[in-house]
Amino acid sequence: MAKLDFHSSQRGRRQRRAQSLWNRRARWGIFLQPRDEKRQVNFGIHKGQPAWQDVPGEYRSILRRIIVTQGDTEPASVEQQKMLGLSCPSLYDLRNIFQVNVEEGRHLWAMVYLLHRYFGRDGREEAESLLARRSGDTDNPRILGAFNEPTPDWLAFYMFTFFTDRDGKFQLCALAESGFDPLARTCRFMLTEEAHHMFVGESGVSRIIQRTCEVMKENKVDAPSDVRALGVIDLQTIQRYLNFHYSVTLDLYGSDVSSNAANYYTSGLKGRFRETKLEDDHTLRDAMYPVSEVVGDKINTKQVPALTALNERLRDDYIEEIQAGVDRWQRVIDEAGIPFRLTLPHKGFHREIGNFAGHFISTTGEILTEEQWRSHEFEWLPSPKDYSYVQSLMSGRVAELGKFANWIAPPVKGVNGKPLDFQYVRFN
Ligand code: BYC
Repeated sequence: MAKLDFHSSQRGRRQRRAQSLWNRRARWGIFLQPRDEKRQVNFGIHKGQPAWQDVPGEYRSILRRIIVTQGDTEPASVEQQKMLGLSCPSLYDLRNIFQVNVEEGRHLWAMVYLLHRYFGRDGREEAESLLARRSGDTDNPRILGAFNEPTPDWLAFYMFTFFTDRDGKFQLCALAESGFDPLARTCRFMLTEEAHHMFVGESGVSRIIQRTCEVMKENKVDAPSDVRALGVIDLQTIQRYLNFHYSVTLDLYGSDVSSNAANYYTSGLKGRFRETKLEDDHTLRDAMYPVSEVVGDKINTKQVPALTALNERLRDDYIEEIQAGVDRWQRVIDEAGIPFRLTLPHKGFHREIGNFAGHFISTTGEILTEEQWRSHEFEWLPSPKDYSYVQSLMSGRVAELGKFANWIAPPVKGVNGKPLDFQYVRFN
């Protein structure tokens, strides 16, 4: 008996050691794209020097700040979405939100890896703080605005993954250009997973639009109250959700004119979207870029040094891609023959960061008084009634094989070649 215990405890020790080695490798090993030995800093004042494999001392604190800001968004999104499984419209959608959440967790881990591996004690402390902050917490909220907004229903979830995860894509692309090679390599790894999140968002909204259009056509109705009476989400409400998620996501790019952004670029830490594909001097010493500002009752455009306008430039790159996605949603409506246009609101609408902050701008770009703006607020943004209507559709999860909630069309195909009635999630 004693012998047996001895052997089993030895085996146990061996197993534990092997497990711990595996854990260590699995914990950190998966976060980096392979290293390119010849990689250089490709922009800013260090352009042409070998990419840094360690944190450059003079940039330690700004680099840490960028990594912390990026890392903070990842658990935030899971906190925002964590209750949605209870009201999933199908097992297919439940599976997808699980994948999104697991990958966001992994992206947090990737940033924590950088903090632990390269920043010593203060990195570890920052990593702890990432676990302490909570989305929407009044005392200890997440760093960036959009990550403190609730995601109360699946329409909000799909909008979030379409709009806000795409900010993730653009920010990660800019950081993937970093002269700090471990950050660039981690971001390239994270980008491979981001595409699926945006697919979930775009196809999710598209399926909601499709279902609404089908029901409108079948029943020959178009007034929002008639559409709602049939248990689907009216296009006007979809437009208001779009306005909300687009505008809060535009804020995530920071101020239009930002000395932080200029410093990040000049020091080689954060580049532009597709930096190495752009054909210019990659230092932006003499370049200018247009930004908008509110002067009296007008929105003017002025040229500012391009270095200070890098947030605005990234925001513009983002808007271009967003517009293409909205055009694809529009096609679903057009193909159904319904005379309704989904539009992106004006860039200045409902903004809290940058030159438009503090102004009351309509969806079409008129400058209004606060009173005028408030009198239209719920034509443009979801009202409490809109939220409660959408919430009323989220009563309970749809978990039967191959079934979908009434308010959303099934996807065109299942995941990895599996049929739509595949058991994507099992409840034990
Ligand atoms: N809310 O010069 P400014 C993702 C702060 S999403 C609150 O305007 P800067 C994901 C700013 O922190 C991608 N505060 O801006 C998506 C600064 O504060 P301090 C996340 C804001 O620094 C879905 C002050 O205002 N990654 O991955 O040039 C699911 C003045 O700053 C906001 C990144 O953002 C805001 N919206 O640029 C999961 C990349 N905007 O320091 C994940 C890393 C600005 O003066 N972050 N402030 O107290 C950055 O590159 C920059 O920090 C920002 C801001 C672009 C965010």
